[in-house]
Amino acid sequence: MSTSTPEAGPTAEHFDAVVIGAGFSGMYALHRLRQQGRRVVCVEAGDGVGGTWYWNRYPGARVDIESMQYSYSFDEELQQEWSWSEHFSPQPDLEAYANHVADRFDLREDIRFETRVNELTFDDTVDKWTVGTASGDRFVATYVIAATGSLDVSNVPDWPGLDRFRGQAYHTSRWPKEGAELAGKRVGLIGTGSTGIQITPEIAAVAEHLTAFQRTPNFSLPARNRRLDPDYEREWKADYPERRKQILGTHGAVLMSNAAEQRSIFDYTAEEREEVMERAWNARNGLEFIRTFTDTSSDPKANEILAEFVRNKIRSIVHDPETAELLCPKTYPIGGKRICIDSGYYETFNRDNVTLVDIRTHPIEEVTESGIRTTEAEHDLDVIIFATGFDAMTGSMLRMDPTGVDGARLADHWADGPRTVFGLMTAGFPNLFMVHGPGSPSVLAQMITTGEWQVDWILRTIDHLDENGISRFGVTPAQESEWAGEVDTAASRTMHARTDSWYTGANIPGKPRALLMYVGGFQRYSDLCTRAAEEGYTGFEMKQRALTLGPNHQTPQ
Ligand code: N01
Repeated sequence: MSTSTPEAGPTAEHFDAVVIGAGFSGMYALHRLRQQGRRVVCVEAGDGVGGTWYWNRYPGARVDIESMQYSYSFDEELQQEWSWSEHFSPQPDLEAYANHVADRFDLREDIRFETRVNELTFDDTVDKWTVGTASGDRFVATYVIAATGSLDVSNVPDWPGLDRFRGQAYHTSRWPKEGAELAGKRVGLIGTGSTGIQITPEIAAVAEHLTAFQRTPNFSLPARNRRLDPDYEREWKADYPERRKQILGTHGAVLMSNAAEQRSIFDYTAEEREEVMERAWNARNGLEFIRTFTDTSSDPKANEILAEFVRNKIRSIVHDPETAELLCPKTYPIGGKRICIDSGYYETFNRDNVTLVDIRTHPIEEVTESGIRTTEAEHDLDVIIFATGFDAMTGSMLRMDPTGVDGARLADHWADGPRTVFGLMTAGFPNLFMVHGPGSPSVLAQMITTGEWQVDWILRTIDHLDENGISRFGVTPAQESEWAGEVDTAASRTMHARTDSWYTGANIPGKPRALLMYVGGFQRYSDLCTRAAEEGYTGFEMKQRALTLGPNHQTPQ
């Protein structure tokens, strides 16, 4: 439908809602809005669906939540008919699943692919958003749902000479669809976060030589990935609705096995705790290792015991003692940064074609025509791979440069760090909802399920607004301060807030420092959001829709 409004221009298309992003949350939002009979369009920068799992197609990319849980719950037939092949799904399987869902629910017809939003402006006079795109489209809508992803804007170091390099350079989050030619090449890899740790064994297996440039080592646990056990799959499918319900009642929206001891590490003698940690290390539960004891994420002494156990594992795997020591994290608590799980990461450093370079001691000075020069040496390379992470949690919102009521810019409102209520809304930007926004559990909880939950909350809210004739709905600075208090109190009980990482914005020069997600647990989070809705959105800003008078209306004398 094309209509004309003076503000949005003659070719603007009008919708009830615009969904930004066709990742898992955006696809679900589109589906639900259509189910409700609303006019909706979804705008996606890529040429396919899947979001994170569309962009991050580097070799070795894999999710660290088990497949039976890391999937949609909204449709029983869908969850019964789909079969995962591996316990932890690799990127191609996740992308295939996203495509299956898009086809099954005919989502593509309402997605504009290869369309990047570059303008997001609220029009105070009509309480509507104008969404402009780099391709020149203009959409006008009452609501915007920004499902723009927590990890979307790539972080590329600002080193001199980057444009001089004569070889190929890639960022892992923009990996070419056709793949990158690494066989027989001298490859330099920068970054040893989850991404670097996943791609390292894959590069080493084909490259002539891999030089891994490490600034900070990470704690990584063996993924022990495997084919999905058909009995395990059957067990889950027999009980899916009940298990999905239970998932929503947990801290991280993930059901754990019963391996965790739920006791303090100090309840054991030194010998006993070694045994417990050994059992947990060998259990096939990936990230659950970190929850073996109740106090390692809050008590530094307890944390150090667990950290040293992992360091000793690294020392036992890596043959060269100097390399092993370099790979041992010693400057922050285990679990302070996002824990990684890997498939043969430490073992890779036993290969003859792999070198670890310490760029903490000898930083990179520049990229040259033929490689990378550190303060210590020159490294000749054919390919440079940046696994240097993201401007996380806020980058994808700020990149669109939204302007809200009275032309206020989000960049100004968040200049000292993001301010939100529930990570769902921010003051001065009414009718704009974020999924997995800063201040929500987001990356600390299983994101497909919690994304579904947030979308349901948003749609329930939109229903309420329609039923009550409300044209403008937003949050206030006072609510933001209250939510910031809740977020900070929860953060103060964890190691995350005290560790430099992308969780706190410390990875991006100049970014304000604060823990960007809510660590109070999904269960408490969802209770608080639900209560706000049940109490009729008390404290939220609401403006009644102006009455449109029909032709037969008579003004009272
Ligand atoms: O990014 P990161 P990532 N000079 O920010 C280094 C999810 N994920 O893409 O630590 C030199 O963690 C940086 O060094 P340092 C998961 O949530 C999940 O790996 O800042 N080095 C670090 O080593 C994860 O946490 C999965 O000193 C520089 C690395 O680059 C999140 O994505 C898989 C540098 C960046 O690590 C992000 O992970 C993959 C510089 N200027 C990702 N700048 C799974 O599900 C950065 N670095 C398993």
